[in-house]
Amino acid sequence: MFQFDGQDRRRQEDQMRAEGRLPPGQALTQKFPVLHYGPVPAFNPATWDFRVWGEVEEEKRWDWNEFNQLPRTKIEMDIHCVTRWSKFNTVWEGVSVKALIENGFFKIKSTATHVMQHAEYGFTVNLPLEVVLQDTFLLATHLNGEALTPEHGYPLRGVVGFMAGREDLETPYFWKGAKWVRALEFMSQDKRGFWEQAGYHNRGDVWREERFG
Ligand SMILES: Nc1nc2c(c(=O)[nH]1)N[C@H]1C(S)=C(S)[C@@H](COP(=O)(O)O)O[C@H]1N2
Ligand SMILES: [Mo]
Repeated sequence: MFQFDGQDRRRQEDQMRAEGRLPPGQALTQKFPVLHYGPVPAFNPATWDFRVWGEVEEEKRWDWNEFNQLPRTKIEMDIHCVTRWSKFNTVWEGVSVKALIENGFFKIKSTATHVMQHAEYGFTVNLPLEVVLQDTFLLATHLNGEALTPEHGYPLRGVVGFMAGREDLETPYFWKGAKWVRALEFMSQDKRGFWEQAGYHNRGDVWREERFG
């Protein structure tokens, strides 16, 4: 709304643009819009689990209690939604896939090239393996020090974004993180996820404005 599009928002947006952090076609938001297909799932800690399967040496499964004992990582990122809002300096906390593999919590096969995030209700989203292993991809439980809200993915979601100073890393749009994620499938070839099958770009690079395929 125009009357809420205040000086403060525009000043921050100008600053991000000046710092080279506002991707083409994006606008800074101070809110956190909610976007997804279908209903918000209920969380039951007694039945919830998280699995890794596919091109792994051994499938693994963690229940909610076990998942919360995995090593934790905190990162600060800018997130960029394909619907043209960007949110800067968001602090995410959770489990890094790279750290899990480096610390021997599971092993992937050399044949793994892509990863499918599987979420509640059969929602899927695909990424190249190297993006999932970047420091900018996290299985997140917390945002800005607080547990995720149900509509933003509680108890666990994939997140991917842009880390200032890490221009070497690929930055996909925010849809490439599955809310209510329950598994990672390591794959020996690429396969399109839910929105990618619906016409979103397969890679979704923010800086190249790869919005629709
Ligand atoms: N499970 C699930 N995750 C999802 C989606 C979805 O439909 N289902 N939509 C994606 C899309 S299109 C976007 S833009 C982001 C939005 O995340 P947010 O609601 O926290 O802003 O979630 C992504 N993750
Ligand atoms: Mo989206």
